[in-house]
Amino acid sequence: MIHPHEISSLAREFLLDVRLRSVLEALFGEEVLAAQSMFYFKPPGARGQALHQDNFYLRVAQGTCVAAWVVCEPIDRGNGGLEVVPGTHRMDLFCPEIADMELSFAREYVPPPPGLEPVPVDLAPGDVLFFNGSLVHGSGPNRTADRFRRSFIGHYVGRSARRIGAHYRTLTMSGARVRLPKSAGAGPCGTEFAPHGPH
Ligand SMILES: O=C(O)CCC(=O)C(=O)O
Repeated sequence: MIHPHEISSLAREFLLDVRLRSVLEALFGEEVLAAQSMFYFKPPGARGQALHQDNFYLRVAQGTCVAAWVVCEPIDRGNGGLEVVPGTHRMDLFCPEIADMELSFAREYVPPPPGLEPVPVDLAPGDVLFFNGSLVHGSGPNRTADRFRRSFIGHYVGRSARRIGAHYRTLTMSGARVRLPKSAGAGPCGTEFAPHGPH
């Protein structure tokens, strides 16, 4: 579910939570803007999202975005946990290949650069993983019969960002709308689906 904060006050509270804000301001070294929320529920049997970089979608310039990946229940290799490729957070955007659509709902796949490997990250409810828009990350299918893999994800940019993709409507952490000029080449994650609802 993309942008649940647009329709749910609870999701908006999570996105703008003061505890996330303090970590994000320390990471960015400046005021931050919220750009996107996602509630990723991945039921048993669902496909994952192939390795990718978030700033391929958000196209923040200058700089990059940071994700706050809030864990709602145990997330491990069984229920299609999360994998990251350490070292890629310092790299530029790669040109993605086409993902295996049997395993991934999203079309793009970024192979780990030579010499780097994906590392699984097991997480407990209440954990928050922060990572920037260059980090190659993703997940495989949920192979359990009865466990969801629910997480709430916010994406943020620094106040000094000059541009962002048209799909992203930035808010201050107090909830005020801030309009940034559009950058080229951006799109919502999972562009193979037609948008639903008001846009
Ligand atoms: O959970 C995943 O597999 C990936 C989610 C994701 O891409 C993100 O947090 O930006």
